[in-house]
Order: sequence, then structure tokens, then C-alpha cells
Amino acid sequence: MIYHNHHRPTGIFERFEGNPVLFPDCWPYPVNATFNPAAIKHDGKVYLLVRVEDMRGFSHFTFARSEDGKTNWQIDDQPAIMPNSNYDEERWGIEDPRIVWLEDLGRYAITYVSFSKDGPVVSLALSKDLVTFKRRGAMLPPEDKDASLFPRKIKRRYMLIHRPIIRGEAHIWIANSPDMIHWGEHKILLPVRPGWWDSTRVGLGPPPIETDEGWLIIYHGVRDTASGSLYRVGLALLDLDEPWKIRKRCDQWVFGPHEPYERIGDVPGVTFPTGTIYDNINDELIMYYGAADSNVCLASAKLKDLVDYLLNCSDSEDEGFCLT
Ligand code: BMA
Repeated sequence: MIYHNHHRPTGIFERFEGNPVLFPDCWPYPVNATFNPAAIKHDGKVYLLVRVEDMRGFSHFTFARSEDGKTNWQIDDQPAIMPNSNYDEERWGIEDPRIVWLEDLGRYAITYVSFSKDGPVVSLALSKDLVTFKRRGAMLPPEDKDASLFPRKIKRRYMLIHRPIIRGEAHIWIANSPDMIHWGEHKILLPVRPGWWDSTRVGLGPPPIETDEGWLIIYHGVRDTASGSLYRVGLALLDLDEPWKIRKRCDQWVFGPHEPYERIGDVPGVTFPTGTIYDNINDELIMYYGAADSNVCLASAKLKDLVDYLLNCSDSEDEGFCLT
């Protein structure tokens, strides 16, 4: 490489020097790609629920565990969740999980993309122990992706962020539900911004992160170029009590494909965050992301720096167009 600058463009996220941390050659069984993992702390360890693509092109989920969330990953010999042919929407695999712990239910909630003949939909599975999983089926109609529940109820409602495609437009939406079955009050939350780095599609990354200043949102923004799509990462801050209100949305992306493992792979030019782990002793937020649809990587930031950056970043009035 002619230049090697880990700190472009803002330097707020620092890549782990051991990247990529998980890749197909370290898998205990033959696979094509390992990427876009959900992340959660359980039993004192970091658990990554990794999207694993087989050589039919279908994906399933397998756990990898680590004490520090960075090194010495133990990968399960067997998948944790396989696509289930009894569910029509899982006929072509399951992808890109996000996971939260819901205290009121005493359950982990995993939202993931499943593939039906009518297009991708978001499905929900619940688990007490990350050993057995109870499917709750598709949450909303196709086409939909990039969904996560908030890690707690707000005003006695479960809150969902997701990314339907409606009339070809791919904005981030928010909805709520009293029971996780009936969803309503649908609103566009973060629209694409025509002409910007996040002009083609946007989608939620990891589950929303609660801070004193509001819900921190890490999202991916896509721009189509002559040589394919570029997947970069942006930040927004939602009101704590009314998260359908945006406090801030930064103009610039804060992370994007730059290193060889992000530029070379099945889909070059992709950084796709899907999970975070927070270490409150060091105020370190570890962001896990899929690189080039091939590997699992991580980058860290101080949570305080992210919130300060958001509170001080320029957020121009140009929010793109919104149909509401
Ligand atoms: C998105 C999803 C992700 C993938 C990304 C880049 O639409 O399908 O799983 O990482 O595209 O290919």
C-alpha cells in the first residue's frame, strides 16, 4: 500500500491489530465466508453469533467465544441455528443477526434476515440460554433487512428499527409493539441522503446503545460506484425517551473500507457492523463488523469520544427527502 492510515477519516474507531479475527480457514468445518456477527456478553464471555455461508450460498449461524472479545476465539463445531425448512421464509438461509438481552422477558432476542421466495424478511428468535432457540417467525412483510430491537421497552412498548424497501427506497424505519407481534406507528427514522455517501441505501448496524445523551446509532450507508457498492459507517443520536426523534446525524462517515481485508473478498469495499460490546471499566466500545463479506473484524472507540463527536459534529439541514 502506498499509504497506510488507520485514522481516516476521523480516527474515532481504531482497528484491532489482529484483524481479521475470524475467517473461513479457522472454521472447524468447510465454509465459504464468516462475517456480519451479532455480539453479546454471556457467562462472562463475549459471544459472537457469526453468519457462516456454506458452498451452496446459504447462510447459518455459529457461535465463537472469547474471554476478552479480541483473542483466543473458540469456535463451535456445530451451527447454533440452521435455516429450518419448516419455515418457508428460511428456504434460502438466514443472515446478519443482531442480538439484545430483554430483561423484562428474561430472554435474548435475535433478529435476523431470512430468505423467502417473496424476498428477504426479518425473523425473530428468543433464547434463555443461547443453547436452545424458539422461533417467532417473520416480524413484518418483505422486503426487509437490518433490524434490531432496542435492549429495553420504552413507554411500555418494544421498539424496532428496521430497513424495509418501499417503492425502491431504502430508508431506516422505526416501529413499536406491545407484544412483539403487532407493530405500528411506523415512521422513517433516517432516510438516505441523495448525493451523499449514504445515498443508495442505509441500514441499522448494531442494536441501539443507551447513553446519557440518547441512543447511539451506528448505521451503514451505501453509495453505488462504477466498481460496485461502498459500505461505510455513520453515526446518529436518538432522543432517549422518544427515539423516533433524531438529536443528531453526522454529515461524515466515521469508518469505511480501507485495509486490504476490507477491500479484498467476496464483496470488496464493505465494512458492515452488526454488534458491539461495551467495557465500562475502560469506556471501550468494541464494534464487530463483517469485512468484504468474508471475515469478522473489530475496531474500538471510547464511548465518550463517540458521544462527544456526535454532539459536536455538523449535521446539515440536508436530510435527503422524506416521504412522510
Ligand atoms: C447487504 C447484506 C449484507 C452484506 C452487504 C454487502 O445487503 O446482504 O449481508 O454484507 O449487503 O454485500
